[in-house]
Amino acid sequence: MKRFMNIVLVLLFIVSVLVSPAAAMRNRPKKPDAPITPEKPAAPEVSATPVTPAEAVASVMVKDYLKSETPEQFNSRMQWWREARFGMFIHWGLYAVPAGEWKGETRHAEWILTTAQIPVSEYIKFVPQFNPVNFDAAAWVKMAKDAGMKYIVITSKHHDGFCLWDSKVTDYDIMATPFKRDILRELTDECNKQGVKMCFYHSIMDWHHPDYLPRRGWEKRSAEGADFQRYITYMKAQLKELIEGYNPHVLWFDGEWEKTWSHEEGVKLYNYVRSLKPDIIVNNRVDTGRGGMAGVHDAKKYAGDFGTPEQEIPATGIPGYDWETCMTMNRHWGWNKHDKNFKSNEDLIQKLSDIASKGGNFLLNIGPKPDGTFPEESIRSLEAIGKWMDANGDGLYGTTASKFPKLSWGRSTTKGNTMYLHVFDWPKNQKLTVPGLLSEAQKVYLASSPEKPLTIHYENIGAVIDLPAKPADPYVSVIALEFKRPPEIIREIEIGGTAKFYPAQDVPVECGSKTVQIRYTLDGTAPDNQSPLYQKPIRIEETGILKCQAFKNNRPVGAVAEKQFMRLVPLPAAYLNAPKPGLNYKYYEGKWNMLPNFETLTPAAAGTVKNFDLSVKKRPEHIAIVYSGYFKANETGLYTFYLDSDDGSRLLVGDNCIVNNDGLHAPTLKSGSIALEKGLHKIRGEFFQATGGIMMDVYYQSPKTEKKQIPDNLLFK
Ligand code: H79
Repeated sequence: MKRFMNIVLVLLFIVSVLVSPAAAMRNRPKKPDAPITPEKPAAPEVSATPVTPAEAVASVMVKDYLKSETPEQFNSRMQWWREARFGMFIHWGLYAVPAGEWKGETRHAEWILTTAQIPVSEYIKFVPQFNPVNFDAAAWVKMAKDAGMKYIVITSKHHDGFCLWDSKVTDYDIMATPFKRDILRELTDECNKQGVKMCFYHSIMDWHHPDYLPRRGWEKRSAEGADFQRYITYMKAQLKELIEGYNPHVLWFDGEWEKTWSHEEGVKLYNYVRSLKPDIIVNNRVDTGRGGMAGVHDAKKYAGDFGTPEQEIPATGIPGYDWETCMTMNRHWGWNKHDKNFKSNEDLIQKLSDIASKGGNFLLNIGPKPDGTFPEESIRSLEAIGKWMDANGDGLYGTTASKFPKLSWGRSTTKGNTMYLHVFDWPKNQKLTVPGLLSEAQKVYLASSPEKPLTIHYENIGAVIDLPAKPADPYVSVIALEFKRPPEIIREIEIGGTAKFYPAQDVPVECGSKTVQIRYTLDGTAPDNQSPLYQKPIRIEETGILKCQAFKNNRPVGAVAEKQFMRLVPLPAAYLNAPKPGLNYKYYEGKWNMLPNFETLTPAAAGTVKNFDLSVKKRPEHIAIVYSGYFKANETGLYTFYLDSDDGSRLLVGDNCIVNNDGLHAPTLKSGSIALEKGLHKIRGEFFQATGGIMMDVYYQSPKTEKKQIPDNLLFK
């Protein structure tokens, strides 16, 4: 039924194209989509029965790859990509022609159609100007390969809709330019020759295709008759051409965030491209779950094989999750001749180490010039990175994330039984401490000179490596440590619990290693191998200090961790003769940017309220309110109070300031705790508002209730 409908749609479409005056002028079969592109010379007929986009797409048997793939199958599909660690992004298309500049503004690049609000009818004038006579696929692939990049992701189509290959379903492609050479074909052939994996960036958003919706807000192009489903068919027909004709290893979608794209379409597109090539890898921008520029998605809910942080590196990586940071060398993706803000070689190489140490890939961008060459600055950086990779690539390819949460002097990666230390800051005393390293290394050497062993010894705090006076590399020196087994590391011991407590708490202690024992003391002395063994969270009932030390074979390893605990003394209840529900308030008017000293001020109004209530104010800005009364503690125990306010606020219980949330700010939540005896306790809330947003919410948590707003029946005056 669906197939039949598709055919009907296509027939209708063909008829409409044939009867249009533009089509009538043409004497050859028209690619079905492109009524507003320049004329293209007639191509020889390849087949007597031209296949329409809908027929091409309908011929694909789509299977569900989301439910059926086992973790083993996923791992084997991702293997080459995980080992590669480093790839080249290439943003190239018509936008290279204006080189980032439009009517004197120089801040544009691949988004120029939108950022300079250029009508499509004007933008297509770049087509006859695109003639990259110096394009040399062999040279491009060689530059990537020499830089140590294992794959190339190039824009088959960016948001402007222009196609870098000879597409059968549009005239808005490279064959319409004076260049008339299939760029993707030449690059694919070279990649195959040189052993680099070819991958395509393909934009879902398309500012050129008449059926793509929505239109830009400023555009005059009519959306009448546009059919987004027909656009999807067009895009799928293109992806079929790309997969069947060029065999890309990754499809890197983008421009998925407009409201016309949906989770359902994302899942369908994912399954469609995998049906065409089951082992293809697809980024998470195929679907709608990428979560902004951080690029992470919930892999259970959304399609996509890896996350795509853009222009950022996740602070601690994304454990259990494949990801790739894409980044520009300067500030633009496409060529911008004015942008000289290139990152230094040191920065780029350290980013490469940083990303690998967090378990991710680095996709580093080049924005080639309209003549077909790379920017000189990019070429120089690629050469510097390549030199570094030649000497240090072992510490990168095929590695997994660091076992250390943090290293003061740099980063680390792991591969099997080898650990690599990436030293950013070469220690002046020529001693490199590897904190928490327990295993003894068999061999230690600089990756750049494996034949020269370095000496290492072990101290309680970890291993110490003796280094030569000068760094082995000006940017990042890599040291390899080979072990018999995967090396074991203990993290700094982490002591949980809260510093102030009442009446008792169970404190968890953790160091991330199962082969060491943690011993502890509560009397201030240093733990030794006779001290009590940590087995379950430690019950703390008194004020004191908890000290923890890890032991291996009865020898202390790592540093002593300690935390001070204080058992609070419950505040005695106050006596109040005949308490009545509610709070007293005093209302002030004036301009402040901090809470004033209310003792010196005269209120503009006063009265009683049921609760902390801002509606007593007489104007929206430049006011302050003080509430006072009593809070009823239903049982003796620890109480936490919270103030969420815009602007400043403060909460006092008894005479103690429990929450200080003072100052000019947007909504900010702060909290503090106090132990209270059962009964009434003086409470005072102070609040001021300068301009803009206004709010003050007061919450509490008692031994028996979760955090919630203080109910009216606990407030008295
Ligand atoms: O191709 C390059 C850029 O042209 C493209 N992605 C890289 C790889 C890019 N498109 N848009 N942007 C970069 C920035 C746009 C960000 C936003 Fe959003 C789009 C902000 C709101 C909509 C990202 C997507 C954050 C939320 C949704």
